[in-house]
Amino acid sequence: MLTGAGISAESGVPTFRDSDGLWEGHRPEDVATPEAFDADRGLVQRFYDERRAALARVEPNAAHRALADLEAELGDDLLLITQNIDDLHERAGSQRVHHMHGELRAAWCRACDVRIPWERSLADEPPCPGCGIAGLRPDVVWFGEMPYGMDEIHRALFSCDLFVSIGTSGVVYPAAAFVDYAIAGGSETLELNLERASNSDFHVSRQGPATELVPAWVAELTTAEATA
Ligand code: BV8
Repeated sequence: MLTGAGISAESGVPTFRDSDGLWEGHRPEDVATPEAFDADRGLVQRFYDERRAALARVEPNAAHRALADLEAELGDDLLLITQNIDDLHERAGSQRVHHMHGELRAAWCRACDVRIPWERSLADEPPCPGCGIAGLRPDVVWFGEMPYGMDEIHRALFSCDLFVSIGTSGVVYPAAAFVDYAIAGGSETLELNLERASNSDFHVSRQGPATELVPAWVAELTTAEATA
């Protein structure tokens, strides 16, 4: 299963491609890069500081909670991969969340290479608790950087029975290609999204808000499991 910004939209977390998808006049894609960080560290640190602080003002929604219920039902038969860097899946109760693009609530020290939970600002360049050097960046995968855990993800995609894509535009790679790997592995594929995504060659595609589509689909699945 893959989720994107659309599953958090109804919690009030802006998606990347919302019509006004700009931040301080910048396109997120132009700020979420190593080059932008090298060119203007303060701008990029502020971009993530604001989004990290905003987490305290949002709550998981019915779609996040339905996926946590599904995990309780399926256990290790469910792998939840998210492109999102928010913590709403965890706060809804999901235990095994694979953040392929990293997390807002983590920092990465470029001096000693440790990754640590992080809640505060990074724009004030705090010292790394490990090595004391002020070299912390958000532990987030930027454009041009390799997403986390791709080997595990590929193994899961080629061996799963069902691949479900929820709330993603299918624009950003390699996540946008996951449906193709799943199909190549013989899996059924389902899209639950507000609109048909650009990479959508899913076997089944349902349009609507995640807080309606996801609980309904989880109920359908668990009822089918129960009567099987
Ligand atoms: C890599 C973390 C290589 C940061 C993110 C040309 C062709 C193909 C690829 C490329 C290319 N040029 C460049 C590339 C590579 C690039 C890429 O794909 N670029 C795109 C722009 C073309 N990809 C990369 O750079 C990736 N790395 O390729 O590495 C490599 C190889 C070897 C060694 C080293 C490196 C890394 C990409 C990761 C970037 N980081 N996030 C941050 O968050 O700040 S990406 C970011 O945008 C998100 O994390 C997310 O993954 C991505 C896409 O966003 P979505 O989640 O899909 O959200 P979006 O707004 O787009 O869509 C929301 C959807 O929800 C919509 O469809 C909407 O209809 C729907 N929706 C809205 N409301 C609701 C809803 N659905 C349901 N209910 C609702 N209520």
